[in-house]
Amino acid sequence: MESAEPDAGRRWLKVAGLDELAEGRVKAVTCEHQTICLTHFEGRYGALDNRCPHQGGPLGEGSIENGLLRCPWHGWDFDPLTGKPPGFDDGVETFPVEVREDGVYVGFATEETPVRTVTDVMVETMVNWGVRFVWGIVGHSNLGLADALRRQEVAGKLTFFGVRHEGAASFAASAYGKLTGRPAACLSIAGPGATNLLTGLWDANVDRSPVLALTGQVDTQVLGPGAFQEIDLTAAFGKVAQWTQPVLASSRHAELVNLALKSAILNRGVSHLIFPDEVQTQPAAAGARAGSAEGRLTARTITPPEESLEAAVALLGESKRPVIIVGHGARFEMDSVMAVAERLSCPVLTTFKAKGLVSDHHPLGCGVLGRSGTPIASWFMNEADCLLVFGASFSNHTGITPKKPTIQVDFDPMILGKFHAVDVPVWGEIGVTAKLMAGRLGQAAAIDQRGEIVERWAIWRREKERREGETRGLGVASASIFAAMNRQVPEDAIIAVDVGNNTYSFGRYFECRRQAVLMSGYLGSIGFAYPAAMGAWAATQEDDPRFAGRPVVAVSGDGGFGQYLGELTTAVKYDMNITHILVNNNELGKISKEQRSGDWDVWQTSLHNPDFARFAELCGARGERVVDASELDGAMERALEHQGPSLVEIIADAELV
Ligand SMILES: Cc1ncc(C[n+]2csc(CCOP(=O)(O)OP(=O)(O)O)c2C)c(N)n1
Ligand SMILES: [Mg+2]
Repeated sequence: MESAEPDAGRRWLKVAGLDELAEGRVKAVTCEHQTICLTHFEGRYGALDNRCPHQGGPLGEGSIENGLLRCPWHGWDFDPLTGKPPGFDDGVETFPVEVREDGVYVGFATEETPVRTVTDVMVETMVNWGVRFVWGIVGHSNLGLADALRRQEVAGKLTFFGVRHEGAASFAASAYGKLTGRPAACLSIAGPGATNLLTGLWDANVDRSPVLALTGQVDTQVLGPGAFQEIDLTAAFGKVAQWTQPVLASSRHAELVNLALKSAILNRGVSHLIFPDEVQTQPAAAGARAGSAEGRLTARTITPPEESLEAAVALLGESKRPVIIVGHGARFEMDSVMAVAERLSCPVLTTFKAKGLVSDHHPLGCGVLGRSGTPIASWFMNEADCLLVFGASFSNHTGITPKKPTIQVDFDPMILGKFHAVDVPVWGEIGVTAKLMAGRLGQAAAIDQRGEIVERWAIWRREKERREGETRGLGVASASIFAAMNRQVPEDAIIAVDVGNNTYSFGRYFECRRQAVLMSGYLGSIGFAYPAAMGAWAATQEDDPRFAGRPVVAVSGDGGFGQYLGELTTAVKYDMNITHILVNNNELGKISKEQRSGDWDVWQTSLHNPDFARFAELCGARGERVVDASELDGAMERALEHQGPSLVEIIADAELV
């Protein structure tokens, strides 16, 4: 819009050219923050507020019938020039119009300074707590809140990513929380947007990731009888969120956010705030102060009870072949855990979720235990005479044996001895406990198992090489795919994996150096990898030295990726540097295998796929297609070098896993 000189407190803006609006027509014109309905009737122009006073219908989408402008929603009539309904004095606000040489001008009232709303205070509080990213979809029932987010984004305090499905928003936030230990947020409207968030929020809940869920809601006035898009959000989120509250007109708004974030961080889970529509734009009290984390968070470096520590050290001291098993809970404490391992010269195995917490090239690293694991890890567990377990939850998937003397260390007393009795449950923070243990281990009886570790790796690596050579002419073998990843993926990459045979093979064949691995652990949801990579990518854009600038890779099957295909366009839109390795075997491979092993007929597991590499190109990403193992390295190298989203589609043999 061109602006002309101010006139009596108004700003005159050009809203249309002289030939732009035909006689008898109307249209909506947006100037800066205001939308008007421009009419052209009997040679004159009118400028009316675009909102019908009846239900807010968009008058600019209406039409002039029998000399009257009709609201497109409910047929209310207005004079197209004066804005008055026939027979009434009130009507729609109008604005002065001038037809000048170069076009039609409207005199807008000078814009008022925007009012600071309660949602402004709340979003400022989120920012103060360190929430830097929000993934979601803006829409009806969250627009006031969205505007508060926008204002913080304009101020450079947070970044919003508009995704294509809210499920991707919650997965991204969950993955960000798993990786960093810090909360991010996801945003949806009421009803369908909120229900779409649920899967990713359950992922966060069961994997103990801090996430803040922000959902719109219908006006409080119409809550209850079942208004459009109204669902009982407190009930729907009641099980997944360990803290959920509606934001009411009389709430202490900053305090609600303080509590939501305190709870998400300390309870390591989902907090949920419900924003009824009309509350979002409610003006904040004059001078209302945003909240912050100051004085709200305690250090959690809790020392275990003396007797537990003594019992643990005594058992360890007499063990000849102890092994350490680490779970995701040890993610930020590996230095202390490794100090214990070094003291005992004992193998360190990980759960699948903790893959990579110890390098597979470390002299004590023995890879993943259990169904997605290596024979090295299971061999050492079977030979062990004592298990020292840090931050693992004893899932079936990992299969930590109940038959060995076990010391279990966890910050959560409910996890201790959760599935079976353990000999020495130790309630303490992992870093503190491991440090104390390392310091107290005197003359340990443990033998040095390093030599055996070297032997076991050699046996396994020979077997992997044999599997790489396998081919049936039906696609690339998984062992080859992950061997190529071993060669190509940078040491410091963050790798988000999915669920399925591709993921099991990744667990088995890929050897981590310093890479961090993210997965949907307890929920085990297919579709996680790509949105999770978007969450991880956000962490690489911050100045947290643990993640800044690290490359991000996603690995999934064709089934899993199919659930969030649209997010490739999100990655392109925000220029996210994510390399996606897509293991395409044209089926839900893991399910076919399960059907076969359960003596079921293989049924409904085949997939009809697009050419994913071309699909990626159509989305604006880089696409590579691999049909032979010899092409793997080149394709991965080019994709990793590409600055922006890229996808390597590998035609894989569903049987060679
Ligand atoms: C949301 C969700 N739906 C269904 C499943 C069950 N499931 C587990 S693995 C799998 C197949 C995945 O297929 P694909 O991504 O192609 O991987 P593949 O096993 O072929 O490597 C399915 C459907 C699940 N885990 N999560
Ligand atoms: Mg598949």
